[in-house]
Order: sequence, then C-alpha cells, then structure tokens
Amino acid sequence: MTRFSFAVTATDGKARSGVISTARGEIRTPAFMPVGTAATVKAMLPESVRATGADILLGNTYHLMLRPSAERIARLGGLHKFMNWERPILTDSGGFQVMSLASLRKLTEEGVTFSSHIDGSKHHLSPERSMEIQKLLGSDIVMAFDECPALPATEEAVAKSMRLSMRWAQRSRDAFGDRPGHALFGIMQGGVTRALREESAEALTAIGFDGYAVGGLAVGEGQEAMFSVLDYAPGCLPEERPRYLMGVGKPDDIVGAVERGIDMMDCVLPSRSGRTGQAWTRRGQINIKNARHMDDPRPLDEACTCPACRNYSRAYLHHVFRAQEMISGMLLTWHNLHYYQELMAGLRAAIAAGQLSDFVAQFHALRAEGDI
Ligand code: PRF
Ligand code: ZN
Repeated sequence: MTRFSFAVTATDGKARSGVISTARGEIRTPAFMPVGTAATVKAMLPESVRATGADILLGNTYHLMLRPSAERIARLGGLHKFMNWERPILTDSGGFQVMSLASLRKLTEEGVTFSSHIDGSKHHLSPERSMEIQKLLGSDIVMAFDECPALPATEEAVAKSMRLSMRWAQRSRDAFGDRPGHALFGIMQGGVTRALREESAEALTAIGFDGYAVGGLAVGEGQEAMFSVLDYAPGCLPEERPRYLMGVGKPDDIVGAVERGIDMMDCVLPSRSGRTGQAWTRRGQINIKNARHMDDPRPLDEACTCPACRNYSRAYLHHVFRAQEMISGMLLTWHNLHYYQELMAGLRAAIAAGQLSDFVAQFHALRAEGDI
C-alpha cells in the first residue's frame, strides 16, 4: 500500500508545488478541495467534479455523524463507496461545525455535547469519538479535533482555546494510532497573535503529524489580518509536510495564501455561490441574475472550457436562474469549480516555471479590467 507522503517538486519564493501520494491516488499541490459536506458536492456528479480537475474532496464529520451516521456509512462500505468517489477524501473533525451550526453547545475539557441542527437530538464529540467517526468513514486525511474561536475574541480567550486544542491534538494523535495509508493532520490555532501561533506550532510539531493545518483564520478578521498571520504562520510548521489553510477562500485569498507557502485549501464558495447565481471568472464576479445578461448571447467567460461556457449563453444561464431550474445550480457550480481548478493548475505551473510573480500580476490585472 502507498504510504502517505509529500514531495515538494518546485519552489518560487515561499510558494511550493508538489505531490501528496496516498493509497487512493495523488494530490497535486497547491490543491483546492471542493466541499462534499453531506457525501455530495451539491449539484455535481462525482465524475463531473473529477472532470473539473479535483484530486481530493472534503467531507464533514459533523454532518455525516448526524445523517446518515458514521456507523451506517461503515456498514455500507465506507464513504468512498457510498458517494461513488474513489479518490482521496479529507474529513474535517466536527468541532468547527458544532460551533457554527449546532445549538445548546456545552464545551468541557472532555469534549462537546450539542443538539443537532437537523432534529434537535443530543450528540457528543471528543477527540476520541471524532477519530472513531473519521475511521468509520474511511477518510484518507483525518483532521485532529480542535476548537476554533470566533474572532474578534480577547487574547486570553484565544490562548485558553488554543491550549485546549493542543491537548485535544495530543488525544487525537493517541486515539488515531498507527494506520498505514491514512494520515492525521494537526490544526494550528492562536488567532491573530504571533506568540500564540508560535506556541501552537511548537506543540503540534512536538506531537508530530503527517500534515499541518492553519485553522482559526477566515473567521471574520478580514483579508489583511489573515495575510499578516500567513506572512509567518506557514514558516513555523515543518517544511517537509503539507500545510492546509482551512475554509479559504475567494480566488484572491487563495492566490495570496499560495504565495505565502500554503499547499492545500477548501471552501464552499465555488459550489455554494453557484447555487445563488454567482459566477467566479478571470475577470471577477458575475451575478447572473442581473438583468444585463437577459439578451447576452456570450458565454460567462469566452476563454473557459467548462460545459457551461462551451454550450450556454449568459442569456440562458440568466433565464434558468430566474426560472429556478435545477440546471442553473448545476452549470454555475461546474463553471465555478472549473475556474478554481484552472486557477490552481495555473499557480502550480507558474511555481514550477519560477514565474509566480508574473502570474499573480496577470491575475490581478485581468480582475481590475472587470467583466466586459
Ligand atoms: N478548524 C477546523 N475546521 C475549520 C476551521 C478550523 O479552525 C476553519 C477556520 N477557517 C474552517 N474549518 N477543524
Ligand atoms: Zn466556464
């Protein structure tokens, strides 16, 4: 069986490109992971997600434990078989989603109890239970169980939460054990305070993980504050391991994160905004519900090779959005995921060629021109 490994094949400044090898296939980095929260990337068949260029999907412990339950998925042969995606899957550990979605939350040293946002039923998560669920799912990349405080928060509150997450990281490591072919990632916390980020990185590195995530960003602090953390945070983590920025982001966030040494990212934005009529293109955002598209025979982006752009006009996309036809979410999601994966491929090629700064300048110049 292929053991989990990461090889950096090129660097350009702080940016890296490389390959993560797993038992279920390779992940080209920098990688964008589409979000398949409830065992589906909404509005997309798995083969279509693959056709956009995705090497790996993200799944969620929180949603799947509530419905249809990890035990049921395990009985049915695991998450890959259940959702018909045979390539790598990374699962988030649940704590972050409990804090943003569940009600009646009670947090202790041991873990968290909460009520389901679906039916109000009571549940429990802890480092040990999260590791068990992610194992039942058959996840290739398992995330440590952490707590992510909402910003702004006092430095004292952020420090207390980070230290709890580091104790949970050790318990996650112990509960995960040795599982050849599967990887466990630790998650750095510490808000926007450098000393706390450094303390967190040291704690995680001492425990030892197969990869390291930067958590606790993109939680309301703004791009400038996020970039100022990313100016040093990736450099606190072991160079030879993949670095994953959780829940990011807009295309310009992704470009800035890659420039600062991030290897993996995930975000609901391309899929979610596809269902609300937002398209992301080289020239920025297009709101397809705008009446200016009503008679426009041109595609969303004449240079895009996705099915939505090859076969349909803006006028059609506008019509099906207004008519609330299901194909609207399907086509816009496909386009957005295609655009995100093209962006990642462009970043990887630019890093390999040592031309990242030219690529980034061109990226910003086209967006400044705007939609034409
Ligand atoms: N921790 C976990 N999942 C996350 C985050 C985190 O800090 C974030 C923060 N942007 C998104 N998803 N476990
Ligand atoms: Zn397109």
